[in-house]
Amino acid sequence: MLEQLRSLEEEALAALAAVNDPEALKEWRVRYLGRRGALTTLMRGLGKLPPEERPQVGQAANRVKRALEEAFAEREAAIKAAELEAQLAAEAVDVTLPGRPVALGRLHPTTQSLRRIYEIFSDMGFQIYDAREVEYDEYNFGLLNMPPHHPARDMWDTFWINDRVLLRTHTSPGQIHAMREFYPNPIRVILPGKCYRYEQVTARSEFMFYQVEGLVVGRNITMADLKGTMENFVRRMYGGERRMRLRGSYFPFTEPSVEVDVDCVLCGGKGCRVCKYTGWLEVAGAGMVHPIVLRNGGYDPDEFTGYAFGMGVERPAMLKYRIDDIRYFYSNDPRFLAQI
Ligand code: 2NL
Repeated sequence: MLEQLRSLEEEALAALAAVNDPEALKEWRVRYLGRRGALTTLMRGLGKLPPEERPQVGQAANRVKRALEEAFAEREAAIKAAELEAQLAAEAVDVTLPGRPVALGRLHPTTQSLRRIYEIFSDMGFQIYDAREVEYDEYNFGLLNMPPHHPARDMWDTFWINDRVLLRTHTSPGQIHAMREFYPNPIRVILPGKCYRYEQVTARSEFMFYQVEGLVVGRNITMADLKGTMENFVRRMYGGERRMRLRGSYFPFTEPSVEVDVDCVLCGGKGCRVCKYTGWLEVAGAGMVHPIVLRNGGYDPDEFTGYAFGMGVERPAMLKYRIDDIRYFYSNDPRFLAQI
C-alpha cells in the first residue's frame, strides 16, 4: 500500500503539472482529492490492513494528501495569476494616448450680441429688466397709446391667444410694467427679450426674434440725453470711428420720434448693396416718451419726462458675422452655431 501511495503521488503530481486551466484543475481535484477520488478510495482500504501497519501507512497517506493539497493550491494560484496576466494584457489601456476631444459648447450669436449690449448699457447705469412674453393687448397696445381700432396696431401682425391675450409684438409692454413697479422713482432700464410677429418667415424676417428696449424716466430728461446715450452705444457697439445721425420718424408711443442710423459698417458710408446705396444703416428707433404713455405708467408728464429706444438683435449680428439668412439663428443646426 505504501508503494501504491507513492505511485499515486507521482502520477497525481505529474498530471497536475500538465494542468493549465481552471476547468482541468477542477477535474484533477475531483479525480485525486474528491470524495470518490483516488486517494480517498485508497485511504478507505486502511481499515483492512493489519493493525500494526496502520499508523505508518496512515501517516504516509496523510502526508501524500497534504502534499497533493499544497501542490493543488500552488497550481491554482499560478493559473489564476496567469489568467489575470492574460486579462490585463488583453484589456491593456495606453494611458499615454491623447483623449477624444470634448465638443465644447459656445454661446449662441444672439446671446453674444445681447451680452455685449448689456455690458454697454450697464456701464451707463442701466438695469436689466425682464418681463413676460404673453401679454394683454392692453399692455402691448392700449397703454402704449394705441386704443382698440387704432390704425397703428396694423404695424404689428399679432399672434392672438384670445381676444384679450397675445404674444408680445415688441418688448414695450414690459416697460409699462417697469414704470408701474418703479413709480415714483426715476428709471433707467433696458428690457431684452423675445417678441413674436404673425408674419411670413423669410431670409430677412422670423416670427420670433429678440429686441432690446431702453427706457429712461426722470426730471429734466431731454432729447440731448437720448442722443448722447445712443452715440455712446453706437461707438462702443459698432466702433469708435462710426458716425451717427437721428432722423425724424413716427411711433405711437413717442413724440417726437426718431430713427437712429450709423454710417454703413460695410462701405463706410460710400454706398453699397447692404445700405441700399444710402450710406446709412438703421440700428434703432427712439423718441421722447409720449405724455399719455408716461401717465399710463403712473408718472405725471408735467413733472417727469423720458426717452425710450428699441433695437433688434439678430439683424446687427447678421451684419457683424455676415449671416445672410435669419432662419439660421433658430433652426438649431450645430454647423451654424459652431462657426461664430
Ligand atoms: C424699434 C423702435 C422703439 C420704444 C421702442 C417705448 C416704450 C415705452 C414708451 C415709449 Cl414704454 N417708447 N419704446 C420707443 C421708440 C422706439 O422701438 O425700431 N424697435 C425695434
